[in-house]
This record gives sequence, C-alpha cells and structure tokens, in this order.
Amino acid sequence: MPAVVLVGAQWGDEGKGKATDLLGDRVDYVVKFNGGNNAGHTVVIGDEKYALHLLPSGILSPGVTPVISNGVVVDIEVLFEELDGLIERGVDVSRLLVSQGAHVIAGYHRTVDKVTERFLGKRRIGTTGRGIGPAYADKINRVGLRVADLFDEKILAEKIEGALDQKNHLLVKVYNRRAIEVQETVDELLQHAERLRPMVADTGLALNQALDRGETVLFEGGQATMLDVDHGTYPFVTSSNATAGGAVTGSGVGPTRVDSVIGVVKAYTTRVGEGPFPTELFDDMGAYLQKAGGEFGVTTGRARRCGWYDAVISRYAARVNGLTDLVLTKLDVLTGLEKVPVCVAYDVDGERYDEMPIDQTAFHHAKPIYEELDGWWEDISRCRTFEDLPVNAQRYVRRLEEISGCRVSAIGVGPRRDEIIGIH
Ligand code: 2SA
Ligand code: GDP
Ligand code: MG
Repeated sequence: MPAVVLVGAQWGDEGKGKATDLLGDRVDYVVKFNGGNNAGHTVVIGDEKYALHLLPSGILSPGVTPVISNGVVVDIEVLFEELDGLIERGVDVSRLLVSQGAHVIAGYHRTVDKVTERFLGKRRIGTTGRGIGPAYADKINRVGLRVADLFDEKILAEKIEGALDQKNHLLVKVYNRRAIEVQETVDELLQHAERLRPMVADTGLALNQALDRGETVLFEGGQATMLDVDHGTYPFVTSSNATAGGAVTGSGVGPTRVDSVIGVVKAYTTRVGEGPFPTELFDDMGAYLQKAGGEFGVTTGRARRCGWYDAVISRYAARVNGLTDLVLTKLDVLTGLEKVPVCVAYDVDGERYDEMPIDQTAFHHAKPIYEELDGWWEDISRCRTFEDLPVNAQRYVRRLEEISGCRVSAIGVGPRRDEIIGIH
C-alpha cells in the first residue's frame, strides 16, 4: 500500500488520529495535507494520552517521517509549543519536514477570525478561532505569507504590508479595533524562523522520491468530508479541502499514485460548530451519547452535538472520496442500547431523498428516515475478532456496510491503540 489517503467521512472527530497511529508502524511518511491547528486528534498509547493539533498523528510512531505539506496553514508559535510538549515527553520529532509552500498564520488572521465570528452573530460558523479561514482567504486572494517568505525579511515585510492594507481598513472602520503594524507582525513571525529553517523542505519532491523508492506514504486528512469547502455543508465548513482530492493538491503527489482511500466513520454522528445536522438528537439520548463517547472538542473543549449514524452522509463520503475502506470507530459507545436507529434516507417536505439534496435549504429541512437495529449489552472492548462481537453488533456493522456502500475493514472498540478489530 504505497500511497494511502485517510479522511474523515462525517463532520470530524471520527478517530482519524487513532487510525493513523495504528497504521504508523507500517508506513514511512505521514503527511498532514490540509487545515492547521483547528484539528484535534487524541491518541491513547498505553496510559499516555496525546492531543495533537498541527502535527500529523504519525509523529508518535518511531521511524516515521512526519510531513506538513503545502496545503496546510501553519501557526509557527503553536508548531513549536506542540513540538516542545512532545520533546518533553520523550517523542523523537527530529525528522519533521515542513513545506516551503505552506501558508503561515499571523496574529492578524486570528484577530480577523474572532471579530468576524462576533460580527456574524446568528450567522456565525462556530470556527475554532485559530485564524484558519482568514489565512486561507489570503492564500486565495494572493496576499498570503508562505513559509519560504520567512527567510527574506524585506519580502516578508512587503507581503505583510500588502496583506494588512485592506484588513486594517476593516479592523478600524468596521470592527472598531486598532490597526496592526507591519513591524509587529514581522517581529512575531521572525521569532521562530531560524528554528524552523532546518525543517523546511520541498516536501512534494521528498514524497515523490519516497514513493519512487517503494516507501509507504500515509496522507492524514484534518476535519472531514462534510466540512470540506467544496463538498461539505457550505458555508458551515472549514476553509480547506478535507476530502481525498485535497491530499493531491495539498501535497504535490499526483492522483495516479494514490492506491487506497480509507474513510473513518463513527458508529454514530457528531458535529462541533454551527450548521445543519439531520440526525442530531436534542433529547436525553443525545446527552447520553455525548457523555458515553466523551464528545468534547480536543482543541476548543466545546461540547460536540450528537446524533445517530447517517448513511446518506457515509454514502456521499464514499462517493466524493472514492473510498476503498471504512474504519468504523466507537462501536463500544453504543453498547447497552435496546434499539439503535440508523438513518437510511431523508424526507424533505414529503419527498424521499436517498442521496444528499443538492440545495442547502432542502438539507436544512431534511428529516431522517430511520431503520431500527437491535442493540447489544455485552462489553465489547475486549473483542479482537469480528466473531468475538455479539451477534447484534455484528449485524449492526454488516448493515452499516450495506447501506454505506463501502466495506468495513476495521472496527474501534475503545480509545486505546490495541482496542481494534481488523476484518477482511
Ligand atoms: P475553522 O476553525 O475555520 O476550521 O472552523 C470551521 C468549521 O470547521 C469545524 N472544525 C472542526 N470540527 C470538528 N473537529 C475539529 N477539530 C477539533 C476537535 C474541534 C474543537 O478535534 O475536536 O476542538 O472544537 C474541527 N476544526 C474545525 C468548526 O467547528 C467549524 O464548524
Ligand atoms: P479525530 O479528530 O478524527 O482524530 O478524532 P478526535 O481525536 O478528535 O476524537 C475521537 C475521540 O474518540 C478521541 O478521544 C479518541 O481517543 C476516541 N476514540 C477513537 N476510537 C475510539 C473507539 O473505537 N472507541 C472509543 N470509545 N473511543 C475512541
Ligand atoms: Mg478531532
């Protein structure tokens, strides 16, 4: 499996960090190709728990070369905070490569993110406030700062001046904030530039050469399909391509080199931030899933909204990403329920939809059509083969496989590294 892409198939927090970590001992490179420190991945190894944001989860596997590629937006201060935290815990981070083409998040991106959200009021997106959207907006507007710019102070100052031009106007005139000085941003960004320099590389070249040598590269998606700026529930999305195509544009590795695409999907659904969510539960059951699943944001600590499994979404994710496999996580969280409803289609104002409606208004009005599956009571956290699972849990997995249109290759039965069942 020389080049494998792993993406979230729902609204994020499906357990991509754990899935990446599991594959870590079989791969040579793990690449973060989109997003930034809005991501939050929890990996539990033995009694140790790691929360990763900007770094790819593969950084925890000895021997793996972690890569931050061109599609990522990098907050350099956060990068070093995270690296130092891992170094303190004895993790070897010396192989990390950072693309010269990755964009840089500056203080003004964080400021604009926060003031815009406040200004939007009821129409806010519920961002993580990490400056992600404004940094990508500058990239598309061609006023972004790239890692390579940090090594030429004159160019950096010119680019910052260009980027601040319109922002200061907005900050002062519309948002009633103080203007940001060019030099304060230059100083902020240059603080860590020398420490960053040895890590900077042409990561596209390094990854293609690794594949030429027959080495294995895992592309780890941040956020998820339904948060993708093109394919998600726009405008309630993040500002990058979190789907499999993002691995290609975000890394400089061509699509013909990708061998398989793994989608990570939770046995139920969660969403953090605003936006439509057809199977969301507003009753005690939603609160139960949130508690049983420990559904709180790894980056912001926000409570995640919870609901039943939605096969319309997983079918859509299978199609948009060209999924070859699903990793189904958190099956253990459903233990102890009499019945487990799964959404097979939507009812929109009396009309049945088996596929995602093409307009957002319809999606906002979508009511789930449920099929009820029988639950199980047995503790499944010690199951290590498919046959170890109670019959009703086996049926649940098989039914999800059928209605999601993709085979399930692994099942998570607990947060720890070893709490997994490999099938097929
Ligand atoms: P942003 O900050 O511009 O990317 O926010 C835009 C939307 O994307 C959502 N988003 C996320 N959704 C789930 N998990 C994410 N990572 C953290 C986690 C989230 C946290 O692992 O728990 O700690 O709150 C993530 N990052 C971005 C976000 O909620 C907005 O809906
Ligand atoms: P990511 O953003 O997709 O990497 O996912 P997060 O780390 O934000 O959220 C997933 C949470 O579920 C983390 O706390 C994981 O430790 C936990 N987790 C992952 N797989 C399983 C599983 O199979 N069972 C249980 N109970 N927890 C899991
Ligand atoms: Mg997460």
